[in-house]
Amino acid sequence: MPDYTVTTTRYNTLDTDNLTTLQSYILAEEAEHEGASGEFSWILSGISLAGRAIANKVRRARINDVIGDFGDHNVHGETQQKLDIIANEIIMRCLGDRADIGVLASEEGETPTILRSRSDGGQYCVCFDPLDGSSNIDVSVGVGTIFSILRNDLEEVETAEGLILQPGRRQVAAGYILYGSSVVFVLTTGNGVDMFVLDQSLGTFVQVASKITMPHEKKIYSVNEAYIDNFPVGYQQYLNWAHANGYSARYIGSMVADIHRTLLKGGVFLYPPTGKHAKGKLRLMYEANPMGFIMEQAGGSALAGTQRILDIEPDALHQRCSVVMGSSREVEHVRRFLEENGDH
Ligand code: P6P
Repeated sequence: MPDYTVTTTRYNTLDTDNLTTLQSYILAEEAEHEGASGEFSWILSGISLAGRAIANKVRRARINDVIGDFGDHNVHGETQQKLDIIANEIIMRCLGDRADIGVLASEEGETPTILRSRSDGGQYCVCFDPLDGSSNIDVSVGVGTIFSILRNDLEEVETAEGLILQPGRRQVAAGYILYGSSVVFVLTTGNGVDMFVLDQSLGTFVQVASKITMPHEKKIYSVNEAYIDNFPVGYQQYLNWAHANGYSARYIGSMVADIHRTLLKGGVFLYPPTGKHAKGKLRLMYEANPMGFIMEQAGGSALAGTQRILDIEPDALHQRCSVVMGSSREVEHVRRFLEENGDH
């Protein structure tokens, strides 16, 4: 029996009439969204196409000898994996010709790319991490693509970065594609969280769960405890409390995989401030915000310290933040220790 509760719409392989593909789901959602237009759907189908192409590349990485690093560094000085570049190019190509996208912002690009102005039809901004956790590919650990969709509706803003810098509560959609033991597409458009799996025999994502509600509590925490001595005291006190209260530790080191487990099984995922990353390692715009939207839509919560992630007013595309997200009661346990120690 799965931990999470869903109104599951598993398709029956003997009865293709119940087969809900991502494409038919998107069109149905569009019909439900007042004022929705085909543009938004066209963007999601572009992300689906990119996900299927990237899944192929990930599956064949070692065969095609595209594992390992690219021999260069990204804008953050981090070693770029060959597949980071490949995934980024795939997404830019799949979304670049979608006439409704005004701005594209990638973890791999120093500044966002303006494709067209709003007056030329560019109604949306898409922020994405093309292949999060890519250093794990060499050992076949699940990695993923994370995306966040915002409206391109800020007035009197000239710069590409300025158009993107919106708090996470303004996202119109967000999700991730996990390239794991199966290829899973998890999506919210603000109307709950739905899950799809790539059916290789059909070449399309089929819906396997809808309106996922994560467990409100589960004694699992997910953090890299190697850095515990550098965590603020509140996090250290929380972990001591968890150790004393029968919690299990689960940490994959690939955010999309850790979040997917948290969504389905419950628990809490943490990336606190550390000595190396005083504000936390994860990025607000294309990691914390989209994953925070998913967590909240599934009945969980998502904080940076004691602040709601989706209320953070961003001031830079690549800014980092600390992350505490997952089951509402588990996040509250962490928040209480942070509050008591003034770790905001
Ligand atoms: P650490 C992968 O490099 C990543 O960006 C996230 O996917 C993951 O949650 C985190 O970093 C892991 O970081 O410091 O524990 O290796």
